[in-house]
Amino acid sequence: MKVQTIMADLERKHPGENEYLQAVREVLESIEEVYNIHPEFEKAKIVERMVEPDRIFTFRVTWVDDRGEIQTNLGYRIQFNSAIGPYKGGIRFHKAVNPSMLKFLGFEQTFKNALTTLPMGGAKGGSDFDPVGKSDAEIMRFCQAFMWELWNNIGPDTDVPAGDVGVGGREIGYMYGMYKKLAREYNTGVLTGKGMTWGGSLIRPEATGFGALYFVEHMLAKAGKSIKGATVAISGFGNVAWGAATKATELGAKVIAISGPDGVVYNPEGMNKEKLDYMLVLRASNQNVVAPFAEKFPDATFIPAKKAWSIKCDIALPCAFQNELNGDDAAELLANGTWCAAEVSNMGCTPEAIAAFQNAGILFAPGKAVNAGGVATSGLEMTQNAMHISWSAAEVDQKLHYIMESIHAACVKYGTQEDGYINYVKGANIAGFMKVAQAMLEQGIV
Ligand code: 2IT
Repeated sequence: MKVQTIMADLERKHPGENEYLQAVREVLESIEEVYNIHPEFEKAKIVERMVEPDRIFTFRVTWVDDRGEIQTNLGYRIQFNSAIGPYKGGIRFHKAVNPSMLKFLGFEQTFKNALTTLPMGGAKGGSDFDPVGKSDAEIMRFCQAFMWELWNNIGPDTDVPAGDVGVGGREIGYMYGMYKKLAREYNTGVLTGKGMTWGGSLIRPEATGFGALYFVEHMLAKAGKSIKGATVAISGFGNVAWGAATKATELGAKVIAISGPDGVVYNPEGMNKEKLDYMLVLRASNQNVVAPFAEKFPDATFIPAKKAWSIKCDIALPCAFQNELNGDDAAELLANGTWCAAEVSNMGCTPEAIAAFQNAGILFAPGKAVNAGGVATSGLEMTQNAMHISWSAAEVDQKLHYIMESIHAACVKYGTQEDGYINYVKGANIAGFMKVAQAMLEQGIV
């Protein structure tokens, strides 16, 4: 395989799909060496097949807002790869959603899901619907209209959506309600991230953030370091940021920053239960601003138009959106002495930022390894649904621990360089790729 040739071909076929092309390039550059010693992969054109989604559903979603005006949005579901199991991945509601964004997310999901140790293929979906400022009734009508189009293409053994940015328990509830009505199927396994009284799994809301911190703990232990007493800067204040902040605090770290599109909150005293609970209130308000946190807690300060990366910290955890930490941000963090960065958002760092961290020799791990605890716990939710039982929080948490340990071990196995530095990007990409490639090879040309 020649990465440049494949990328040139993709750029010609999909001009301007920048996030998608960025995600593919990162994976291909990581796996090139390994791929080239497997002529059977080359012969079966595994890479050429793997970089294109199996299929994309595009649909119109029309709904009526609270003023009685008719609104039309675009909806998508991208079924990317089913080599190791049914399609699985979240749904994103955000005004910037487009096919490039969802293709990058579906591609990443394929490798992430392979790392979880569970049998799940990769998918992603979403809409350019902007939840900011919408009423609960508007959210419900939109979710219902979205599912009206999607229901026929998903199912517990075919494709199992979940939440992502802009889609949490409330939205999953509205979508599930409409799914049942349309499909006349009452199998809870069609969606994950459900409420606790109707098939949801304990620990699923916390799982992305908790899993990320379990991964970071392993990374630090391997490097002979501890999270106790470390300062942590987190971007975002939604479900993922909340889970990460909660577990980091529990493990003895001090979460000194959270952020939103409006700026950063500097929180030198760290988090406590009241502050963590308030993050959920802020998220549920649908206003997408973090400033009120500093009004409620006077020991915190709001700094407008600044990112979390402007705060001096030991550990940086992007928890919001792709490419939210760029080369300049990485330089600022490094100058301030940051010694660990872990992507909790998908592709949270730009290639320039990743190169800066790796060149500086600090600990760095990519989203598809760090945040895989979310989808892994979705997989555990599917298992419980299929068995018609529910496990205790302790049981789910213990399985999540085991999965994150396995993912860390796979990264170390494939990512340890001759000089001893662990390239977690390479490790995660090769480990995920090998599993999907082997499955595709054994299933023939389909
Ligand atoms: O990016 C992700 O892994 C998610 N949004 C969770 C997907 C899932 O199916 O739980």
